[in-house]
Amino acid sequence: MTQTTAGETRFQTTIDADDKVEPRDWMPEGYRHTLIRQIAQHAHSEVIGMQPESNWITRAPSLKRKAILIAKIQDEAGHGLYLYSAAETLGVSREDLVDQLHTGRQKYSSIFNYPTLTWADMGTIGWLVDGAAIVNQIMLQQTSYGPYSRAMVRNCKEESFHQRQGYEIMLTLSRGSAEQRALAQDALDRWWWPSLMMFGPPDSESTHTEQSMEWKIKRMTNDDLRQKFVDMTIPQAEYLGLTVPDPDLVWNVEREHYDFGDIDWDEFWTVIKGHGPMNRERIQHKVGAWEDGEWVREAAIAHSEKAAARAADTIDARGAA
Ligand code: BYC
Repeated sequence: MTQTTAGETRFQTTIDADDKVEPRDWMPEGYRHTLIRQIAQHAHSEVIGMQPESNWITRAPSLKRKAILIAKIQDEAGHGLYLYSAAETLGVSREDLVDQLHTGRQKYSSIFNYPTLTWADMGTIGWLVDGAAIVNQIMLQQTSYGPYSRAMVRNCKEESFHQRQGYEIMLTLSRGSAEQRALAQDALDRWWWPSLMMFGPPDSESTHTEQSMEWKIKRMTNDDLRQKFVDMTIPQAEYLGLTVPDPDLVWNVEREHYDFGDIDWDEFWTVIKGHGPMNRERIQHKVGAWEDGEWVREAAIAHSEKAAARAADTIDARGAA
Protein backbone atom coordinates (compact mmCIF):
# COMPACT_ATOMS: atom_id res chain seq x y z
CA MET A 1 0.00 0.00 0.00
CA THR A 2 1.50 3.38 -0.97
CA GLN A 3 1.59 6.21 1.54
CA THR A 4 -1.00 8.20 -0.43
CA THR A 5 -3.41 5.30 -0.42
CA ALA A 6 -3.02 4.92 3.33
CA GLY A 7 -3.69 8.65 3.66
CA GLU A 8 -6.75 8.38 1.45
CA THR A 9 -8.11 5.50 3.52
CA ARG A 10 -7.55 7.40 6.76
CA PHE A 11 -9.21 10.50 5.30
CA GLN A 12 -12.27 8.55 4.16
CA THR A 13 -12.52 6.78 7.52
CA THR A 14 -12.47 10.15 9.27
CA ILE A 15 -15.20 11.52 6.99
CA ASP A 16 -17.36 8.39 7.31
CA ALA A 17 -17.07 8.47 11.11
CA ASP A 18 -18.07 12.17 11.23
CA ASP A 19 -14.72 12.93 12.86
CA LYS A 20 -12.74 16.09 12.10
CA VAL A 21 -9.94 16.38 9.58
CA GLU A 22 -7.10 18.36 11.16
CA PRO A 23 -4.34 20.45 9.48
CA ARG A 24 -1.68 17.76 10.06
CA ASP A 25 -3.76 15.08 8.32
CA TRP A 26 -3.41 14.00 4.72
CA MET A 27 -6.27 15.37 2.62
CA PRO A 28 -7.12 15.33 -1.11
CA GLU A 29 -5.93 18.46 -2.93
CA GLY A 30 -9.50 19.14 -4.08
CA TYR A 31 -10.69 19.11 -0.45
CA ARG A 32 -7.93 21.56 0.51
CA HIS A 33 -8.72 23.86 -2.43
CA THR A 34 -12.45 23.82 -1.78
CA LEU A 35 -11.89 24.74 1.85
CA ILE A 36 -9.44 27.52 1.00
CA ARG A 37 -11.94 28.95 -1.50
CA GLN A 38 -14.89 28.77 0.86
CA ILE A 39 -13.15 29.86 4.07
CA ALA A 40 -11.38 32.74 2.29
CA GLN A 41 -14.67 33.84 0.73
CA HIS A 42 -16.27 33.64 4.15
CA ALA A 43 -13.45 35.70 5.75
CA HIS A 44 -13.64 38.32 2.99
CA SER A 45 -17.42 38.54 3.51
CA GLU A 46 -17.01 39.27 7.20
CA VAL A 47 -14.50 42.04 6.48
CA ILE A 48 -16.29 43.62 3.50
CA GLY A 49 -19.54 43.22 5.46
CA MET A 50 -18.30 45.86 7.90
CA GLN A 51 -18.69 48.58 5.27
CA PRO A 52 -22.48 48.76 4.80
CA GLU A 53 -22.95 49.07 8.55
CA SER A 54 -20.06 51.43 9.27
CA ASN A 55 -21.87 53.83 6.94
CA TRP A 56 -24.34 54.40 9.81
CA ILE A 57 -22.05 54.69 12.86
CA THR A 58 -22.03 58.48 12.80
CA ARG A 59 -25.78 58.64 12.19
CA ALA A 60 -27.02 56.09 14.74
CA PRO A 61 -30.10 57.56 16.46
CA SER A 62 -28.72 57.34 20.03
CA LEU A 63 -25.49 56.78 21.94
CA LYS A 64 -26.69 53.31 22.95
CA ARG A 65 -27.44 52.32 19.33
CA LYS A 66 -24.05 53.68 18.28
CA ALA A 67 -22.19 51.65 20.93
CA ILE A 68 -24.07 48.47 19.96
CA LEU A 69 -23.39 49.02 16.25
CA ILE A 70 -19.68 49.62 16.82
CA ALA A 71 -19.46 46.45 18.94
CA LYS A 72 -21.20 44.43 16.23
CA ILE A 73 -18.91 45.73 13.49
CA GLN A 74 -15.87 44.91 15.63
CA ASP A 75 -17.22 41.36 16.02
CA GLU A 76 -17.31 41.04 12.21
CA ALA A 77 -13.63 42.06 12.06
CA GLY A 78 -12.87 39.37 14.64
CA HIS A 79 -14.76 36.76 12.59
CA GLY A 80 -12.69 37.73 9.58
CA LEU A 81 -9.46 37.35 11.55
CA TYR A 82 -10.11 33.88 12.88
CA LEU A 83 -11.44 32.71 9.52
CA TYR A 84 -8.20 33.92 7.86
CA SER A 85 -6.32 31.98 10.57
CA ALA A 86 -8.40 28.86 9.79
CA ALA A 87 -7.55 29.27 6.08
CA GLU A 88 -3.84 29.64 6.92
CA THR A 89 -3.84 26.17 8.50
CA LEU A 90 -4.38 24.88 4.94
CA GLY A 91 -1.04 26.26 3.76
CA VAL A 92 -1.96 29.67 2.30
CA SER A 93 -0.85 33.05 3.54
CA ARG A 94 -3.23 35.75 4.62
CA GLU A 95 -1.40 38.27 2.42
CA ASP A 96 -2.07 36.08 -0.60
CA LEU A 97 -5.77 35.77 0.25
CA VAL A 98 -6.12 39.51 0.76
CA ASP A 99 -4.38 40.09 -2.57
CA GLN A 100 -6.80 37.71 -4.29
CA LEU A 101 -9.73 39.66 -2.88
CA HIS A 102 -8.26 43.01 -3.91
CA THR A 103 -7.62 41.82 -7.46
CA GLY A 104 -11.05 40.21 -7.89
CA ARG A 105 -9.77 36.61 -7.98
CA GLN A 106 -11.75 35.64 -4.88
CA LYS A 107 -15.34 36.49 -4.06
CA TYR A 108 -17.22 37.76 -1.03
CA SER A 109 -20.93 37.45 -0.31
CA SER A 110 -23.26 39.04 -2.85
CA ILE A 111 -25.30 40.66 -0.07
CA PHE A 112 -22.68 43.29 0.71
CA ASN A 113 -22.98 44.86 -2.74
CA TYR A 114 -26.23 46.61 -1.86
CA PRO A 115 -26.37 50.12 -0.35
CA THR A 116 -27.58 50.92 3.19
CA LEU A 117 -29.95 53.81 2.56
CA THR A 118 -31.71 54.30 5.91
CA TRP A 119 -31.31 53.45 9.60
CA ALA A 120 -33.88 50.67 9.11
CA ASP A 121 -31.25 48.90 6.98
CA MET A 122 -29.24 48.33 10.19
CA GLY A 123 -32.29 46.48 11.50
CA THR A 124 -32.78 44.37 8.38
CA ILE A 125 -29.07 43.52 8.10
CA GLY A 126 -29.04 42.21 11.66
CA TRP A 127 -32.38 40.44 11.34
CA LEU A 128 -32.11 39.00 7.82
CA VAL A 129 -28.40 39.00 6.86
CA ASP A 130 -27.08 37.80 10.21
CA GLY A 131 -30.15 35.55 10.45
CA ALA A 132 -29.27 33.92 7.11
CA ALA A 133 -25.63 33.70 8.16
CA ILE A 134 -26.60 31.85 11.36
CA VAL A 135 -28.69 29.28 9.48
CA ASN A 136 -25.68 28.61 7.25
CA GLN A 137 -23.12 28.67 10.06
CA ILE A 138 -25.03 26.38 12.43
CA MET A 139 -24.71 23.82 9.64
CA LEU A 140 -21.01 24.68 9.25
CA GLN A 141 -20.35 23.91 12.94
CA GLN A 142 -20.66 20.30 11.77
CA THR A 143 -18.28 20.75 8.82
CA SER A 144 -15.58 18.10 8.51
CA TYR A 145 -12.57 20.44 8.78
CA GLY A 146 -11.69 20.97 12.48
CA PRO A 147 -10.42 24.59 12.46
CA TYR A 148 -13.38 25.80 10.35
CA SER A 149 -15.89 23.95 12.50
CA ARG A 150 -14.44 25.39 15.73
CA ALA A 151 -14.37 28.94 14.32
CA MET A 152 -18.09 28.57 13.56
CA VAL A 153 -18.97 27.80 17.18
CA ARG A 154 -17.84 31.24 18.31
CA ASN A 155 -19.22 32.93 15.18
CA CYS A 156 -22.67 31.56 15.87
CA LYS A 157 -22.75 32.84 19.45
CA GLU A 158 -21.91 36.35 18.27
CA GLU A 159 -24.20 36.22 15.21
CA SER A 160 -27.06 35.33 17.47
CA PHE A 161 -26.54 38.61 19.40
CA HIS A 162 -26.29 40.43 16.05
CA GLN A 163 -29.53 38.93 14.82
CA ARG A 164 -31.36 39.90 17.99
CA GLN A 165 -30.08 43.48 17.95
CA GLY A 166 -31.30 43.80 14.35
CA TYR A 167 -34.69 42.35 15.16
CA GLU A 168 -35.00 44.68 18.12
CA ILE A 169 -34.39 47.69 15.85
CA MET A 170 -37.13 46.38 13.54
CA LEU A 171 -39.46 45.87 16.50
CA THR A 172 -38.89 49.45 17.68
CA LEU A 173 -39.48 50.88 14.19
CA SER A 174 -42.53 48.76 13.46
CA ARG A 175 -44.14 49.83 16.74
CA GLY A 176 -43.24 53.48 16.18
CA SER A 177 -44.78 56.23 14.05
CA ALA A 178 -46.26 55.64 10.58
CA GLU A 179 -43.05 57.05 9.13
CA GLN A 180 -40.92 54.59 11.13
CA ARG A 181 -43.11 51.66 10.06
CA ALA A 182 -42.74 52.77 6.45
CA LEU A 183 -38.94 52.81 6.85
CA ALA A 184 -39.00 49.26 8.25
CA GLN A 185 -41.23 48.02 5.40
CA ASP A 186 -39.08 49.71 2.76
CA ALA A 187 -35.93 48.09 4.17
CA LEU A 188 -37.59 44.66 4.19
CA ASP A 189 -38.71 45.20 0.58
CA ARG A 190 -35.15 45.94 -0.52
CA TRP A 191 -33.27 43.26 1.51
CA TRP A 192 -35.62 40.27 1.31
CA TRP A 193 -34.61 38.86 -2.08
CA PRO A 194 -30.86 39.57 -1.76
CA SER A 195 -30.98 37.75 1.62
CA LEU A 196 -32.40 34.64 -0.07
CA MET A 197 -29.58 34.86 -2.63
CA MET A 198 -26.96 34.63 0.13
CA PHE A 199 -27.48 30.86 0.21
CA GLY A 200 -26.05 30.57 -3.30
CA PRO A 201 -27.50 29.38 -6.62
CA PRO A 202 -30.21 26.69 -6.77
CA ASP A 203 -28.84 23.18 -6.18
CA SER A 204 -29.32 22.41 -9.88
CA GLU A 205 -26.83 25.18 -10.75
CA SER A 206 -24.45 24.85 -7.81
CA THR A 207 -20.96 23.86 -8.98
CA HIS A 208 -19.60 22.68 -5.66
CA THR A 209 -22.50 21.35 -3.58
CA GLU A 210 -22.40 17.69 -4.60
CA GLN A 211 -18.68 17.22 -3.91
CA SER A 212 -18.78 19.40 -0.79
CA MET A 213 -21.63 17.29 0.60
CA GLU A 214 -19.62 14.10 -0.05
CA TRP A 215 -16.67 15.55 1.81
CA LYS A 216 -19.05 16.83 4.52
CA ILE A 217 -17.73 20.36 4.11
CA LYS A 218 -21.35 21.33 3.51
CA ARG A 219 -23.93 19.39 5.54
CA MET A 220 -27.02 20.85 3.83
CA THR A 221 -27.61 22.06 0.28
CA ASN A 222 -28.19 25.70 -0.74
CA ASP A 223 -31.91 25.13 -1.40
CA ASP A 224 -32.50 23.27 1.88
CA LEU A 225 -30.84 26.04 3.88
CA ARG A 226 -32.80 28.70 2.01
CA GLN A 227 -36.05 26.89 2.81
CA LYS A 228 -35.08 26.66 6.48
CA PHE A 229 -34.41 30.40 6.54
CA VAL A 230 -37.77 31.26 4.91
CA ASP A 231 -39.69 28.99 7.30
CA MET A 232 -37.94 30.55 10.28
CA THR A 233 -38.29 34.17 9.15
CA ILE A 234 -41.92 34.46 7.98
CA PRO A 235 -43.40 34.20 11.52
CA GLN A 236 -40.89 36.85 12.64
CA ALA A 237 -42.07 39.19 9.85
CA GLU A 238 -45.69 38.52 10.85
CA TYR A 239 -44.91 39.39 14.47
CA LEU A 240 -43.46 42.70 13.26
CA GLY A 241 -46.60 43.32 11.20
CA LEU A 242 -44.52 43.70 8.04
CA THR A 243 -45.24 42.20 4.61
CA VAL A 244 -42.67 40.05 2.87
CA PRO A 245 -42.50 41.29 -0.75
CA ASP A 246 -43.51 38.00 -2.35
CA PRO A 247 -47.08 37.52 -3.66
CA ASP A 248 -46.43 33.79 -4.16
CA LEU A 249 -45.52 33.14 -0.55
CA VAL A 250 -47.89 30.57 0.94
CA TRP A 251 -47.78 27.85 3.60
CA ASN A 252 -47.84 24.46 1.92
CA VAL A 253 -49.79 22.10 4.18
CA GLU A 254 -48.51 18.94 2.51
CA ARG A 255 -44.83 19.91 2.51
CA GLU A 256 -45.10 21.69 5.86
CA HIS A 257 -42.94 24.45 4.45
CA TYR A 258 -43.55 27.83 2.85
CA ASP A 259 -43.65 27.93 -0.94
CA PHE A 260 -42.05 31.10 -2.24
CA GLY A 261 -41.74 32.93 -5.55
CA ASP A 262 -38.96 32.81 -8.13
CA ILE A 263 -35.66 34.40 -7.25
CA ASP A 264 -34.13 36.70 -9.86
CA TRP A 265 -31.03 34.65 -10.56
CA ASP A 266 -29.91 37.05 -13.31
CA GLU A 267 -29.54 39.70 -10.62
CA PHE A 268 -27.53 37.27 -8.46
CA TRP A 269 -25.08 36.36 -11.25
CA THR A 270 -24.72 40.04 -12.23
CA VAL A 271 -23.81 40.93 -8.64
CA ILE A 272 -21.29 38.12 -8.12
CA LYS A 273 -19.64 38.93 -11.45
CA GLY A 274 -18.86 42.37 -10.04
CA HIS A 275 -21.65 44.49 -11.51
CA GLY A 276 -23.93 44.99 -8.49
CA PRO A 277 -24.83 48.44 -7.16
CA MET A 278 -21.84 48.71 -4.78
CA ASN A 279 -19.17 46.20 -5.97
CA ARG A 280 -16.69 48.76 -7.24
CA GLU A 281 -17.05 51.03 -4.22
CA ARG A 282 -16.63 48.16 -1.72
CA ILE A 283 -13.35 46.98 -3.23
CA GLN A 284 -12.00 50.50 -3.75
CA HIS A 285 -12.69 51.29 -0.11
CA LYS A 286 -11.08 48.02 1.05
CA VAL A 287 -7.93 48.53 -1.03
CA GLY A 288 -7.70 52.15 0.17
CA ALA A 289 -7.93 51.04 3.82
CA TRP A 290 -5.26 48.37 3.23
CA GLU A 291 -2.89 50.93 1.69
CA ASP A 292 -3.56 53.54 4.39
CA GLY A 293 -2.90 50.90 7.05
CA GLU A 294 0.55 49.94 5.79
CA TRP A 295 2.33 52.02 8.45
CA VAL A 296 0.31 50.29 11.17
CA ARG A 297 1.36 46.84 9.90
CA GLU A 298 5.00 47.98 9.68
CA ALA A 299 4.88 49.37 13.22
CA ALA A 300 3.28 46.16 14.57
CA ILE A 301 5.97 44.01 12.92
CA ALA A 302 8.78 46.27 14.22
CA HIS A 303 7.26 46.11 17.72
CA SER A 304 7.00 42.30 17.69
CA GLU A 305 10.58 41.98 16.39
CA LYS A 306 11.85 44.21 19.21
CA ALA A 307 9.82 42.26 21.79
CA ALA A 308 11.23 38.96 20.44
CA ALA A 309 14.79 40.33 20.53
CA ARG A 310 14.29 41.54 24.14
CA ALA A 311 12.94 38.13 25.13
CA ALA A 312 15.95 36.41 23.49
CA ASP A 313 18.36 38.78 25.36
CA THR A 314 16.67 37.94 28.66
CA ILE A 315 17.05 34.19 28.02
CA ASP A 316 20.74 34.69 27.05
CA ALA A 317 21.36 36.77 30.18
CA ARG A 318 19.76 34.08 32.38
CA GLY A 319 21.83 31.41 30.66
CA ALA A 320 25.04 33.39 31.27
CA ALA A 321 24.22 33.99 34.97
N1 BYC B 1 -22.17 35.46 -2.92
O1 BYC B 1 -21.33 25.96 -6.05
P1 BYC B 1 -21.87 27.02 -5.19
C1 BYC B 1 -21.90 37.77 7.66
C2 BYC B 1 -20.50 31.52 -5.74
S1 BYC B 1 -20.73 37.22 6.53
C3 BYC B 1 -21.08 35.39 -3.71
O2 BYC B 1 -23.20 26.77 -4.57
P2 BYC B 1 -20.54 26.84 -2.59
C4 BYC B 1 -21.93 39.19 8.03
C5 BYC B 1 -19.61 30.38 -5.25
O3 BYC B 1 -18.48 30.89 -4.55
C6 BYC B 1 -21.09 35.49 6.35
N2 BYC B 1 -20.75 34.25 -4.38
O4 BYC B 1 -20.78 27.43 -4.06
C7 BYC B 1 -20.81 39.97 7.96
C8 BYC B 1 -19.26 29.72 -6.56
O5 BYC B 1 -18.29 30.49 -7.26
P3 BYC B 1 -16.74 30.01 -7.42
C9 BYC B 1 -21.02 35.03 4.94
C10 BYC B 1 -21.52 33.18 -4.21
O6 BYC B 1 -19.29 27.44 -2.08
C11 BYC B 1 -20.88 41.32 8.24
C12 BYC B 1 -20.54 29.85 -7.36
O7 BYC B 1 -21.23 30.96 -6.82
N3 BYC B 1 -21.23 33.61 4.94
O8 BYC B 1 -22.67 37.00 8.09
O9 BYC B 1 -20.65 25.36 -2.57
C13 BYC B 1 -22.09 41.90 8.61
C14 BYC B 1 -21.39 28.61 -7.31
O10 BYC B 1 -21.94 28.41 -5.98
C15 BYC B 1 -22.63 33.18 -3.36
C16 BYC B 1 -20.44 32.75 4.23
O11 BYC B 1 -19.53 33.16 3.55
C17 BYC B 1 -22.96 34.38 -2.70
N4 BYC B 1 -24.03 34.51 -1.90
O12 BYC B 1 -21.79 27.40 -1.74
C18 BYC B 1 -23.22 41.12 8.70
C19 BYC B 1 -20.76 31.29 4.37
N5 BYC B 1 -23.20 31.96 -3.38
O13 BYC B 1 -16.14 30.10 -6.03
C20 BYC B 1 -23.15 39.75 8.44
C21 BYC B 1 -19.69 30.36 3.85
C22 BYC B 1 -22.47 31.20 -4.22
O14 BYC B 1 -16.78 28.60 -7.93
N6 BYC B 1 -19.92 29.95 2.49
N7 BYC B 1 -21.45 31.94 -4.73
O15 BYC B 1 -16.15 31.00 -8.35
C23 BYC B 1 -20.78 28.97 2.12
O16 BYC B 1 -21.47 28.39 2.95
C24 BYC B 1 -20.84 28.59 0.67
O17 BYC B 1 -19.66 29.07 0.05
C25 BYC B 1 -22.08 29.14 -0.07
C26 BYC B 1 -21.99 28.79 -1.56
C27 BYC B 1 -23.34 28.50 0.50
C28 BYC B 1 -22.19 30.66 0.05
